[in-house]
Amino acid sequence: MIDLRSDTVTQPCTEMRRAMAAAEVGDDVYGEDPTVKRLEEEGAAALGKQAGLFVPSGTMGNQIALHLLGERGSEVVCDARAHVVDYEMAAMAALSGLLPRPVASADGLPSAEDFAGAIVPTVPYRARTTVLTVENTHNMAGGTAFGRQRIDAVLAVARQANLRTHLDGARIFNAALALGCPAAELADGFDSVMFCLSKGLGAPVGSLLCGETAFIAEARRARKRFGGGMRQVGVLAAAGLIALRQGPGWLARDHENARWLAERLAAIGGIEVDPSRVQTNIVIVETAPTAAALVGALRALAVLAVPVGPHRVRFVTHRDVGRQEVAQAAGRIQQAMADAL
Ligand code: TLP
Repeated sequence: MIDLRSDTVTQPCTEMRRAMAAAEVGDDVYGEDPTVKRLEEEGAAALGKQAGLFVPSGTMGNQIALHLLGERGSEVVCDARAHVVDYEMAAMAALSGLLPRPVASADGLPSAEDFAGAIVPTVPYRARTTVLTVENTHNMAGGTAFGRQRIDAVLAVARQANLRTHLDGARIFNAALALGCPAAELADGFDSVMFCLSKGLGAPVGSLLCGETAFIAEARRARKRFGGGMRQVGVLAAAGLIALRQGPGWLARDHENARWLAERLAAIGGIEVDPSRVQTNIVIVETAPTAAALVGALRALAVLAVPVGPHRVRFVTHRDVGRQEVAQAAGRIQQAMADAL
């Protein structure tokens, strides 16, 4: 089986499993797990933030941030295809009383003007806008990465409207690699940033929420309220440390494989994709057959992918697939297209 559903499917490597077995641990709810503390410190430093909090998932990191930055009964402006809107179980509404105000964009980051137009003016008969979020890289736009110039324009709009800002940086190290800058440069200016250890960086579980010390102290309380207080969780943080230290170095291969795959898929009749727009490890293609038909035909040929629209399929490269598997997958996709059409 060649699994291209997501970079979340990576198995912990031998070094991670060894580090997990040997991890020094303590009760992290009491703040006594030295391995977790190390991970939180190193993670925050990598993002240029004062403090970090280890959370079980990216979703929890995003939702704790929105819970604290937003005001119950107010609006959150974000891209229309943001993960916080489409894939987090309506958590901002269900858990924090927040209304997403989705803004359409071509590539995953609305323009400063479009964001500004979606911010509710201060009038007595409308809910306020309190938060602006950005996703970098943007998953459903196909792993697109946004550099400092565009981020600055958007953050200026947020500042002018007195909004708090959150960065869903689940794949921030992919963005940093694609743009050739440090991850901290992309996180600068945001009140909070979440990034995942469990995606391309290869850890089995876990994400970090980073921000100012006082904010993270509050986030620690919110994490407990959300049921995310963990005990001897240094066993996971030990794998996270390896992911944080070594993972960014593994991503170049994933990006090369994704571009290579996109080039092969572009040559297949009935598939549309522009390889020049594949910047990181995500390839989203438009398919003439339905996405369900193609994904079904692929499964029969031992390739896994996910449908992300009626005629859209996503392939994600990651550490557990090399060029050989990607090449095999490309051949099977060609065959599956013939079956599905
Ligand atoms: N994304 C998953 C699915 O939920 C779609 C994937 O396979 O890509 N932000 C972004 C941008 C994400 O892509 C994801 C996960 C998350 C947040 C949430 O992370 P987890 O899955 O750890 O809750």
